[in-house]
Amino acid sequence: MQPLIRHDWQKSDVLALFAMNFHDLMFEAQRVHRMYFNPHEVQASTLCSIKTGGCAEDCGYCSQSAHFKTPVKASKLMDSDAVLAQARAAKEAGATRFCMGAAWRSPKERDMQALTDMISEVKALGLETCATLGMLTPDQAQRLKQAGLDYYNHNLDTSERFYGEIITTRTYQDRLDTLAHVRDAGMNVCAGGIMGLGETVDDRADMLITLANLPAHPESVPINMLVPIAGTPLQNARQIDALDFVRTIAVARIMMPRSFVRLSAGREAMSDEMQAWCFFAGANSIFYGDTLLTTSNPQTEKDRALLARLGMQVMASVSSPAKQEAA
Ligand code: SAM
Ligand code: DTB
Ligand code: SF4
Repeated sequence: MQPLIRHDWQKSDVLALFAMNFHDLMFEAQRVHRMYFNPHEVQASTLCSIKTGGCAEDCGYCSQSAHFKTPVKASKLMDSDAVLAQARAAKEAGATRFCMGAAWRSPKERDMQALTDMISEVKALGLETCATLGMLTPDQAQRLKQAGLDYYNHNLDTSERFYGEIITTRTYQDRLDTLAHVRDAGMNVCAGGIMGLGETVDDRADMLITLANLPAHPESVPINMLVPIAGTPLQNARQIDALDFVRTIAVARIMMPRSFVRLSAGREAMSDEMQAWCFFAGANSIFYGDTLLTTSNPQTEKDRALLARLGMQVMASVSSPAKQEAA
């Protein structure tokens, strides 16, 4: 029986998933996962911080916000050659997608040419391209798409209700507008959130409902575990319980059966066993490479060893997931 691709998730349905007996939830998530994916494969993306720090936004978890005194030093937009060298190395190591991140509220007109050139050059290496540059106008989204951008990452981070406690410099609606511009420009959407911000199960359910009830499910859903950063308001946030994190992955898998669910930031603080449970719960994408944006990620060798131990492998190539039809 194929799981229904639903865009009408109700709060009671989702809370019932979160409340399931752990093993029943795992079994259901793995059943759904196997309907669309090979459970032994993970998609691998490598991140590159093309513009680090000094960001005008006040996201309470972020090392790159100019509002907080963190260990990160601000730097200018990297030049294209340096980005390309990193992209080549990522491809060599086995990644299929290269994700360029910039600490901006939104891209400035003066940066657009450099960005579109960079995207075209990375694409020409035979990598899938992804960028996360903050809010986009419809025109910017179209220009990035024309340059060869395959995916745009823009996270909801949490529920609409809790959002205001984490970020005050832009609204939830701003984020939804950017996601709509990305979709309208014909790009694949990468949108997810962070666990461990102090949110409740209700907040997790609401965030997933907002994502799954979009006209089309995001092709990629990153679920980050907060990486606590010294100097930010969330530096001492209480770590999420490992099994609650695994449950969130499973619920995301069941709600968005054809999407890649990314076990995203925070893997360095996870045991091999916790990661194995996340893969069993339906995560099938990771960030691959020694660094995320400003913090570290498990060493590539360590990831290779973990995947080998689990009988899993990095996907050699990825064709865009089946287009999600509008409900
Ligand atoms: N400035 C752009 C933006 O916010 O859209 C792009 C880069 S921003 C760093 C991308 C995402 O990374 C955030 O939305 C958040 O979900 C995630 N992120 C940032 N800092 C994090 C942290 N310390 N722990 C976990 N996830 C984090
Ligand atoms: C996403 O969901 N997670 C990535 C990416 N999209 C851009 C970023 C994680 C950042 C972790 C903290 C850091 O390295 O600064
Ligand atoms: Fe800026 Fe993005 Fe960090 Fe927010 S998450 S402070 S927008 S870099």
